[in-house]
Amino acid sequence: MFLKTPLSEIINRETGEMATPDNVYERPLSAMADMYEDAEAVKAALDGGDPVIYKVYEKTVPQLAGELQWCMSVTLPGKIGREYYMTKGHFHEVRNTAEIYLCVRGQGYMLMETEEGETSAVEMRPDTAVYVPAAWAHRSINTGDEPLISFCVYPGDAGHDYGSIETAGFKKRIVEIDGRPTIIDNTVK
Ligand code: PAN
Ligand code: ZN
Repeated sequence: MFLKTPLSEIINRETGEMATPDNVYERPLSAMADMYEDAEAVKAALDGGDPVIYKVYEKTVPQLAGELQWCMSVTLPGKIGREYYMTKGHFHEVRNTAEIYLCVRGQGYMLMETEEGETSAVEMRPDTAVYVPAAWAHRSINTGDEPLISFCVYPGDAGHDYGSIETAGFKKRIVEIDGRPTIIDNTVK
């Protein structure tokens, strides 16, 4: 499978859709309900129809170290209580694998942390790239009012390890306080 130019023939910058994805999936709130800090706001949103939080369009490649997996990640705009829509977040199963996110639309943050407890939040905005170093868990968070869309590339053998994030969460959260995205400690779990 070969890429061809122009990029606009492959991806739609407005929607994040890929022209010919091999795989498309959506994560509704119900798939990550206990990751948000405000349980009552989660319940209200689920009662209101279980919104889609994000979508991923993927090309599948052999799951080998020498291959490059690529996809479009689209986090929709919105909040659960005061907390912005976000991806589940994960470590790569093979820790020694990095990733590049090239943001093409929207604004937000890449929230990252290591197993040793270091944390970082890097701003995402159109035509900027975030480099997620090997062994850093990563979650994208949409703090704007349009979809946050990125083209992501990572090694074919990386795999996804959601386990520790599902059980312990990230150390930080990004919430709206006084109308502004604010990084706070995660005191819920
Ligand atoms: C991305 C993510 C995508 C969805 O392709 O998989 O943004 O986020 P979650 O996987 O955390 O649900 C990536 O980082 N791949 O490695
Ligand atoms: Zn990743």
